Amino acid sequence: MTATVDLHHRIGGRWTDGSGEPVESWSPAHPDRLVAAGRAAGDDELDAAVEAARQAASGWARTPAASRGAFLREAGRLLSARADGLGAELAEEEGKTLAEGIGEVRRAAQILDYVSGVGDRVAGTVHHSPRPGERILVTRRPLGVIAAITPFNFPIAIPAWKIAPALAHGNTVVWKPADPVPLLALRLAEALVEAGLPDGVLNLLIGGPDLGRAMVAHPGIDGITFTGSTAVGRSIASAAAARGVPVQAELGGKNAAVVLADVDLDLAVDQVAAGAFNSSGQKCTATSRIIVDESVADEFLARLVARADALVVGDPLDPATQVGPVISGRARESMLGAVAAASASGVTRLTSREPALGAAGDGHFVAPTVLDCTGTDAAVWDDELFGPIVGVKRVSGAAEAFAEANRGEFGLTAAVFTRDLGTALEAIEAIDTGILHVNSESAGADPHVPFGGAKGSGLGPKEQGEAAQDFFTHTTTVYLRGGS
Ligand code: UN1
Repeated sequence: MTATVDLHHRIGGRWTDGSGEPVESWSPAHPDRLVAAGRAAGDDELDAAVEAARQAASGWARTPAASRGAFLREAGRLLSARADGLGAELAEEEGKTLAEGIGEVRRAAQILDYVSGVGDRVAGTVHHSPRPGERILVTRRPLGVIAAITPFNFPIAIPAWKIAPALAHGNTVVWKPADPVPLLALRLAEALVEAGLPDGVLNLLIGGPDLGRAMVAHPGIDGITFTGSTAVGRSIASAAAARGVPVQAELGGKNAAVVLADVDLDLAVDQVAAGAFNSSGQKCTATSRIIVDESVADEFLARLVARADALVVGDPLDPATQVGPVISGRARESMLGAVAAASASGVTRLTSREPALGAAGDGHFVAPTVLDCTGTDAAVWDDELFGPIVGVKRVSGAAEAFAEANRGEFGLTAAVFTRDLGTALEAIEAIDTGILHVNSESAGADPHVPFGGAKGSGLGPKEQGEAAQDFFTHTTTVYLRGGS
């Protein structure tokens, strides 16, 4: 785990060095440890990658879907066989725990395996015509060349769930992973190359935001799939709209867990703690607001706070660790700043540890933190922090809880804890959210059902399942008559 890995781009059928700025990924737990290093892709590499993807597009679109799927299935098999080693690299580079890292690699393998079977299940429709001797067919075609821009927090699972359906539906891809996690991107690209994916079908370019902007503006790109912040997603969508390029964007969240009077407290404490603190809260689906009924608030919060205080924060590669560091010193500083500002606006910290864990020069550790925001108008209640910090408000009854859950600009996911079916059904009506969990944590996603948010949490067609097909293909309506 100590040797620094040399980074390469994949363009056409070749691994190449970049001509841009140096790129480096550093371990969030050991900030003096250089995990991977190379040079970013410059304009020439971007042009070459888009050209390679365009050259490969027609042959790939005409490759039978079952054959396209076979490459994905083999890549999934390779990832699964390498899950332990890649999981450790993921933990080192991104900071989630070893168990979470291995779990994520396995999840990527399962996504590749699942998606390997979807391409040849895409069926068009056949319609009657108002004219005699005619039938109308609606068939699906790939968009062409897709730019995939992926986030740091799921360095291999999110790329798998964007790239695999793009490829399964017959598109070619130019992919830019987030700059803190190039090593895991290299590992996914290696698996796809080893699986025999034809040259140019997947192109990997490593670099920072400038490269992302250049990709979005590139005239050879036919569609953009992005996961990241709402601000960046909106700027991508407006740049793409000017060129008429479709965008699928999965954006921020400020996800509520609603804990009602009739809950099973054991279940609610387990699930809310998992939603808030797993992966150090660095998920767009993490629980970051708890809305708890007054009647159970004292007991629920006492138990949640005891759980948060007992979580072992440390080196992700130590099997005892339950919460790893956050991604960077800058991310940590911004979270600590938000907590300091919250206390100035009347918020009280319920957990006993200082959020700033460790000494200067240590990893980017933040203690799991629960903040009581009841009766305040603190910004931490509305702003996405992307760390192991959760706010709480006490309310009275389900109606007030659901109204509070709807507050703010986001609508990605929510969790409601109740034993009452009527209350659960009311939550489905009342909460404006892309994903709703009833009696389970707010995070998580399965590859056969839509994933994505309402309001400021998403733009364009959703990800996964049939929703992915809606983004990665468009329809051709064929009016079909005989030739005489
Ligand atoms: C999950 O909750 O397991 O960036 C997946 C994110 C989301 C994916 C969450 N797009 O956190």
